[in-house]
Amino acid sequence: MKETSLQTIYLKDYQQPQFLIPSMVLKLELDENATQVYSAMQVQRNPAGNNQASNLVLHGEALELRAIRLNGKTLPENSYQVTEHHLVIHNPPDDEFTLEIDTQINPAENTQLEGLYKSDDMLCSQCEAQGFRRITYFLDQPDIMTRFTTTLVADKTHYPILLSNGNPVDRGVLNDGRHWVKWDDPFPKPSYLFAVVAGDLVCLEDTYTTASGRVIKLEIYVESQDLDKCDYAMRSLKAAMLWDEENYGREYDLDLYMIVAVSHFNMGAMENKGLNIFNTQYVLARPDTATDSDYEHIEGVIGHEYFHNWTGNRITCRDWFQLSLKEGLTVFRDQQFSADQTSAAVKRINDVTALRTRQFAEDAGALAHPVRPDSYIEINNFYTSIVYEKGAEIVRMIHTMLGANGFRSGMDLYFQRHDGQAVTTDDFVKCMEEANQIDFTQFKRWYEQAGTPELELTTDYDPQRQQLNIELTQNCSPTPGQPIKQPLHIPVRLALFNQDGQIIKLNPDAPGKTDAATEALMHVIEEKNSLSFHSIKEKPVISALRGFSAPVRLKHQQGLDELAFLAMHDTDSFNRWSAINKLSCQVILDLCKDSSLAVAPQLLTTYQSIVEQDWDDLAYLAMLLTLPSEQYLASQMQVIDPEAIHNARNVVRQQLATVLHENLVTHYQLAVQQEADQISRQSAAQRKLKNVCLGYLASLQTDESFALCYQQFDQAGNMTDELAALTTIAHHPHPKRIHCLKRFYQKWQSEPLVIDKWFSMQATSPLANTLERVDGLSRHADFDLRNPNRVRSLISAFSVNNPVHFHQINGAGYDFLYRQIQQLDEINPQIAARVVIPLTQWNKHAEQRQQQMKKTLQALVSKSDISRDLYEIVSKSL
Ligand code: B3K
Ligand code: ZN
Repeated sequence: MKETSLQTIYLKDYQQPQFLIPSMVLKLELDENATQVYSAMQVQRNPAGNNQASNLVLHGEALELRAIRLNGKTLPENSYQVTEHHLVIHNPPDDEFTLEIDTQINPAENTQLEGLYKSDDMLCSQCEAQGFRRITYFLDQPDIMTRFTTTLVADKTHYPILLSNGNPVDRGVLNDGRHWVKWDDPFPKPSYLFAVVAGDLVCLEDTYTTASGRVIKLEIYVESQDLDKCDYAMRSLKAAMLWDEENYGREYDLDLYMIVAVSHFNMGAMENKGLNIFNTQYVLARPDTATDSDYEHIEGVIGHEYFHNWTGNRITCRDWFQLSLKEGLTVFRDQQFSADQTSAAVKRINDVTALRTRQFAEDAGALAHPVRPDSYIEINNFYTSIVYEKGAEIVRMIHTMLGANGFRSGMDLYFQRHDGQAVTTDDFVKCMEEANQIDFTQFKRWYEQAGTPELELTTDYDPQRQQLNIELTQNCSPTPGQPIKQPLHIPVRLALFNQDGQIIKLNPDAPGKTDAATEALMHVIEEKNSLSFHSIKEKPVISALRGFSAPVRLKHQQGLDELAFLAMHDTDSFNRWSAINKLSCQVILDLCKDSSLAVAPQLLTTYQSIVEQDWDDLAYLAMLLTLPSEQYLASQMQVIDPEAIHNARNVVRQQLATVLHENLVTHYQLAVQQEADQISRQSAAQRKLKNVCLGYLASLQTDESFALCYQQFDQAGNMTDELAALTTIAHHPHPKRIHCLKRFYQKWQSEPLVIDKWFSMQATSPLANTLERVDGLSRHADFDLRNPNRVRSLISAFSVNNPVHFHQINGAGYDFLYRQIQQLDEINPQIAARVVIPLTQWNKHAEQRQQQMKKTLQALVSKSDISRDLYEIVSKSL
C-alpha cells in the first residue's frame, strides 16, 4: 500500500476537538519544486473539549519538516514525533501557545492535485477535503475555524499574480527581485476553504453593487489566450449574486470575489472563501468553442460555488459525515437558480434523469451509502451523487412539504442561528422544524437510510360508489450494512384526470388536498397506505409523483394507452415528459425481449401529435422528442443486455425518423431560418430542437441525411451545431467521417476543451472497432493521464457512455480500463477511484460479464501499492 493508513473513520466516534486554532499567519515562498511554508499558529485548549488528551496531534502529509518553535523556542526533538500522517507535540505546556512550523513542499511533483500543485505554468491549491495538510501541519478538519493571514512571495516574472483568500492588504518587492502580497481574510474558516494561486494570469474585471449599496470587485483570472472566453462566467456570477439576494436575502460579504480557471482539476470547481478555483471547463466559453450545454453548466457551477458562500462557508460542516449539509443544500439552490434562468421544466427533467441514471445506480450497487454516511476510509470517495443529488432531493422534499414561504422561514432561522458555526444536518432540519412547528423525526431517516425506496401504487375504482381507492406501498431493499429498512416519510404529489383529458377538481375532504384544488400532496409514512377519493364520476387516469416529488422508484402499472393519454394531457410538465419517457422505455424494453415485435403504434402516434403541436418552449419539445439513453434503459432492466438495448433503441429511433420525417425536416429548417443570436435562451432552444431532428434524420443513413450533416458541420457558426453535426458523422458510417474528424482536430488543436470533445466523441461511437480506436487514442500525443479532464473525456466517456463497447463480451473493454487505472492510480488516486466505478456495478450484469468484471477488480485490489482511494472503492465492491 502506498498509504499505510486504511483506518475506517466512524461518525459515532466524533468528539469535540481538544485544541482550537483561532488564528494562523502563513508565509509561502513559492517555487515549483521547493516551496517554503512558514506557519505561525495561535493554539488554545478547547474549553468545550474533554481535555483528556495531553498531546496535540496535527495532520500532515508529504511534508518535509524544517523547524518547530513553541512560544518562540525551538522544540527539542524528544518533545515531538513525526509519523507518515501526523505531527505529535507531546504535552504542550500551556492552555494557549504559539506554534511555528517551517516545512518544504514540492508542487511540481504533486500529481494528485490535492494541496499545492502545478497546473500548466501556474501554482494553485485544492484543500477540500484534506489537502491543507499537504501544505503544512494543521488540525485539518472542518470544525477548526481559523482566521488566516497569508503572505505569498514569488518570482515576479513567473508569478506576477499572487492570490489568496480575503482582501489584499499590503505588497512589496524584495531585493532579490521577488515580490510579495499579503492577504487577510477577516472571516474565520475551516482549512479546506484556504486557497492560493500564483501565475502569469490576465483578469476580466467587473463590479457588482449589492442591495445594501456595497460595491464588490469581481475578477476572473485566466491564461492570456482565454481572456475572450470569460464573459458568460462573469454574467452568470452577477446573476447568481442578485438571485441570492432576491430569493434568500443573502448578500456577499467581502469586497472582492475572485475566480481562477485552471486546466488540471479533479472536479468541477471549489468554493474557497473569496477565491474560487475552477476547472477551465466551467469558466471558459465562446460561442465557437463551447456548446449551449457548456453554457448551462457554467451558469450552474458558477451559481453553485457562489451560493456556497452562505451554505458551506459562513455555515460549514462540523465533520465530513455532514457533507450533504452544504452540498445537498447548495445543489438544491443551484437547481432553483438555473430553473429561474432557463426553462424550469427542462431543468427538472435533466436533473431527474441524471439522478435516476447515476444516483439510483449508486444506491443499487455495493457502494450504496446513506446521504449522511456512518463511516469512510477516504472521504474524497464520498463526494457522490448520493451526497449531492439525493441530498438535494431531500431538501427539495422539505421545500415541497413546507411550501416556499415555510422553507424560507426555515432558511432564515438557519442563517440567523448558525452563522459562523460548523454544524450538522440535524441542526439544519431542526431549523426547518422549529420555524414551521412541524415534526421531521421520521423524515430524517432519509439522511440515515441508504437505498432507493420503491413505491408501488395500485388503484381500485368502484363506479357504484364513485370511489377511487389508492394503495401506496413502500419498500426498500437491503443495502450493505443495512439489512432492515424503516418506512420513510415520502411526499407524493398527485392529480386525477377524467377520460376527456380534463384535470379533476378535488373535493374539500379529499386526502392531501392542497390550495391548488386539483392536486393532492400525500404523506406516505407507513409501509402500506390506503386513501380514498369520493365523488369521482368516472374511472380517472392518475398522474402520480408529479414534479418527481420524492427520489423513489415509482411502480405504477400503466398501459401504453394510459401513458399516451398522459403524454398528451398531463398539466405537470415533468409528468407529461415522464409519461412519454415511460412509454418509450416500455416499447424499447419489450423489443429487447423480442426483437421481432413491431414498434407499438401508441408510441408513433404520440410522437406524431407532439411534433405537430405548437410549442412555446422548444427546448421542452426537444426533450419530449429525445429517447431515453442506453444507460437509463439499462437501469430499468433486471439483467442488463447492452447489445439488445442498443439495437432496440436504434430500431425505434429509425422508425420514428421514418414516420416523422416530414415534421423533422420542417422543424429543422424552421430553426435554421429563425435562429437569431448566439447565446440567448430562445436560440439555444432552437438549436437543441434542430439537433434532435438532425440526430433522427442521420439515423436513416440516407445520402440526403448524410449530406445535411456534412452541410451543417461545414457551415456551423457555433460549437453546438458543429459538434452535433460532427457527432452524427462520427457515429455513423458517413463517407466523410475520417476527413471531418481530422479537420476538426486541426482546427481546434490549440483549444484543450474542444479537443476533450474530440476525444469523447470518438470514445462514444457505436461503430465497430471503437475499442481499438480508443486504445489508440490513449497513446495519442494529446492524451495525458495527468489531466483529469482528458481522462474523463476518453476513459470515462468510453466506460460510462459506451456500454456496447465497454461491456463487449470478450472482456476487452474491462482489460482496457484495468490498464488505464493501474497507471492512473500511481498518478492521481482520486481520479482512479472515480474511473473504476463502472466496474463496481457488476451486480446487474449477466453471469459471464459479472465474472470478468470481478476478476478485473480482484486484479486491481491485489496490486501491492494500491492507493487508499482505489482500495476503498474496489474492496467494498467485491
Ligand atoms: N466542494 C467542492 C468539492 C470538493 C471535492 C473534494 N474531493 C466543489 C463543490 O461541491 O462545490
Ligand atoms: Zn458544492
